[in-house]
Amino acid sequence: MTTSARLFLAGAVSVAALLAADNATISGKIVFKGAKPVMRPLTMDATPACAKQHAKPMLSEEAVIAADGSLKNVFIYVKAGLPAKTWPVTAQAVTVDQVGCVYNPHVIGVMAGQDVKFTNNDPTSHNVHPLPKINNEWNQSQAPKGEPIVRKFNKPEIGLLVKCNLHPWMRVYVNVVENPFHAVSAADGTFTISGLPAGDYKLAAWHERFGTQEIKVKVPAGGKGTANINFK
Ligand SMILES: [Cu+2]
Repeated sequence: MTTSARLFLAGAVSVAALLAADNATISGKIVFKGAKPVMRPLTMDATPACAKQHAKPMLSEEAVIAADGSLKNVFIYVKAGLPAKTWPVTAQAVTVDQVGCVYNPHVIGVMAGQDVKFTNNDPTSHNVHPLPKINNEWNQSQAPKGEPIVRKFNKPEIGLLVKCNLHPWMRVYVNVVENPFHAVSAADGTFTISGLPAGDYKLAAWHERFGTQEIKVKVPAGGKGTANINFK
C-alpha cells in the first residue's frame, strides 16, 4: 500500500469514528391527557387586512391538541448529560414568518447567538417586540412585505415571548439554548433529536400553558432512545 493510500484510509477511519460517536437519536411523542381546554378565536376585526386573510376565525394556539391528545408546540431540549464543551452555533437562521397576522411557527428553538429571521408576508405593518426575562428587550417596526428583521438572542432563555405591538393576539415563543439538541413537537406530537453522542440525558419539555416536564433517557452510541412525555 502506498503512503497516500494509508493516509486516505486513516482519514476515512477517523471520520467514520467521529460519525459513530455522534449519531444517537432520541425520539418520542408528546400527549396531553385529560379534558382539553377550549381555545378562543383570535379577534382580528379591528384590522381588516388581517381578518380578511382567514376564511374562518383562527383559534388561539395556546394549546394545539389533536383528537387523540397529540400535543403540538412543545419545546424539547437536552437539559443535562452532554459532554462539557462549547457547541458551534448553528449557522442557518430560524425563520419566523408573519402571514395572516400570525407568527408561523408559533414556537421555535435556537442556539444562543443563532440568527432568528422575522419575515413579513403580510400587506400590513408589524412591530416585533421580544419581552425577555434574561435577554435584551427591543422592538422593531416592519413595513408591509418589508425587509426581514434578523436578530440574535445571546443568552439561554426558555419561553421567551415575542409579541407584535400592533396586533395583540400575535405571539411566538423563542427558546434559546446552548446546544443544537432540541426540537419542537409536530401536530402529531412527535419529535426527534439527532446527532447526539451516547449518554445519560435529562430532557426537559416546555409548553406555554402546561409547564415543564423532565424525563431521563439513556442512549448508546449510534443507538436510539425513546422519550414519551405526557402533559395534563
Ligand atoms: Cu403585527
